[in-house]
Amino acid sequence: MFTLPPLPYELNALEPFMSRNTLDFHYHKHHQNYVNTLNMLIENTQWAKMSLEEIITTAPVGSPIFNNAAQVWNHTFFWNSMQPDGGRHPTGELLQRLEQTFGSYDGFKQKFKQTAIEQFGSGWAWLAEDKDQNLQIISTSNADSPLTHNLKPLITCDVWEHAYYLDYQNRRADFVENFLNHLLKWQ
Ligand code: MN3
Repeated sequence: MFTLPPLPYELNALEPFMSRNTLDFHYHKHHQNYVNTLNMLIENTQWAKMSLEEIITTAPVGSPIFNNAAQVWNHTFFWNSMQPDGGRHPTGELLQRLEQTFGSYDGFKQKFKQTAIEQFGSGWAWLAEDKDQNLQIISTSNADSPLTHNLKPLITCDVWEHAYYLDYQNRRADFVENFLNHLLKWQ
């Protein structure tokens, strides 16, 4: 049985950029519901004894088991992509690699924001790394994950409307901007 992993901070810790109300609904209702549904779906199946990563890479993409397993993983990764007082300028090798790939740190932020805005409908924006350690910014639809594209996820931002609508209504760009400048956790 999978359980909801603890949040790495208090529900109000990301205010004012993500309200307690948004995080409360997102974590206790949405994330919990993916955990509950996944447990129900895998009972007495070949997936019952697999790790989350094994389920994500073996269940058919877009199937109910895949969708719920990937959403459990994606949300846990999203909570850990953020911190109170985040969005600090990266340093060292990480900064160097971002500059090499995207021209500058601003170039990284611009491309990430653009990718997040252009994801049509529900999905996720990611910084990921390929097998040759090249950095890539990609978006995925619905529950899909870099794990199914042979990419290693490094950072993610949830751009389903439930991630920002209570605080930002339709202004996804403002949400992503605040994610990058005030919440993003590079560690
Ligand atoms: Mn979500």
